[in-house]
Amino acid sequence: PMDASSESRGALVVFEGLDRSGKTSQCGRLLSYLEGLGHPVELWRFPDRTTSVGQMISAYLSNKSQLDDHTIHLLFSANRWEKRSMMEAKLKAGTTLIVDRYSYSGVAFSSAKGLDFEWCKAPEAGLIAPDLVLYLDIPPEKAAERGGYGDERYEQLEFQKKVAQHYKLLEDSAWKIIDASRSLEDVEKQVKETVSEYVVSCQKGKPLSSLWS
Ligand code: T5A
Ligand code: NA
Repeated sequence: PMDASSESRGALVVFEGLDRSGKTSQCGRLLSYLEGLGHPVELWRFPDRTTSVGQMISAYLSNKSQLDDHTIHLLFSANRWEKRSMMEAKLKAGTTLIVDRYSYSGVAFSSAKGLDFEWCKAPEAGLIAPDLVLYLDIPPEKAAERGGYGDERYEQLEFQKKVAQHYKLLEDSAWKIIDASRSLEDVEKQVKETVSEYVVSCQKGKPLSSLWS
C-alpha cells in the first residue's frame, strides 16, 4: 500500500524439504506452469554455488574442505544476504521468484548438528520473508530410496531424521505442507493448486516483510 509498485510485486515462493524430497523437480515444473500463464517468473536456488561464497559452500558440501559448524552456517546465511538486494529489486519489479531452499534449510540443517536454534536463526533475520513456503513432506526413509543418496555431506538417513524434527519447529503461517511421498505428477498437482490459490490471486498488493525480525 505504501507505493504503487507494491501493488504489482512478484511473489516469493520457497520450496523446502529433506534432501531428495523432490524440490528441484517441482521448482522446474512450477516455473514452466507460471511461465505458461504469462507470469514474469525466475527460478533461484540456495546455496547459489556460482558466487565466491557459494564456491566455499560447494567445496564443504562435497567434502573437499572442512569448516567449523558455525562458520559454514554463516556462509550459507551470507550467500542469501549477497542476493537480498537483487531479490528485493526483482520482486518490486513484478517478478515472482521460485526459490529452491532458503533460511529454513539454513536453520534446520545447522541446528540438527547441535548448534543453538536461536543462534542459527539470528543471521537470517531481516532477509525477505516468503509469501509461501511449500514444504515437501516425506518420510526420511522414503527420500533415501530415491536414486540413492550421493556423496554430499548431509545425505545420511540418521542425520536427515534430525533435520526433519528441526524443520517442524520452523513451521509458520506461510507454510503449506505438501505430501511429497506421492508421484511426481500428484505432487505437481498439489503444488499448482496451492500456488494458484495463495499466491497468484491473493498476494498482490501485500507489502514485502522481513523474516524473523
Ligand atoms: N543446506 C542448504 C544447508 O545446510 N544450509 C542452507 O542454508 C542451505 C540452503 C545442498 C545441501 O545444503 C544443505 C542442504 C543440502 O543437504 P541442494 O544443493 O539443494 O542442497 O541439494 P541437492 O542435492 O541439489 O537436492 P536435494 O538432494 O535436496 O534433492 P531435491 O531437490 O529435493 O530432489 P530432486 O527433485 O532433485 O529429486 C531427487 C530424486 O528423486 C526423484 C528425482 O527424479 C530424482 O532422481 N524424485 C521422485 N521420485 C519419485 N516420486 C517423486 N514424487 C519424486 N520427486 C523427485
Ligand atoms: Na535439489
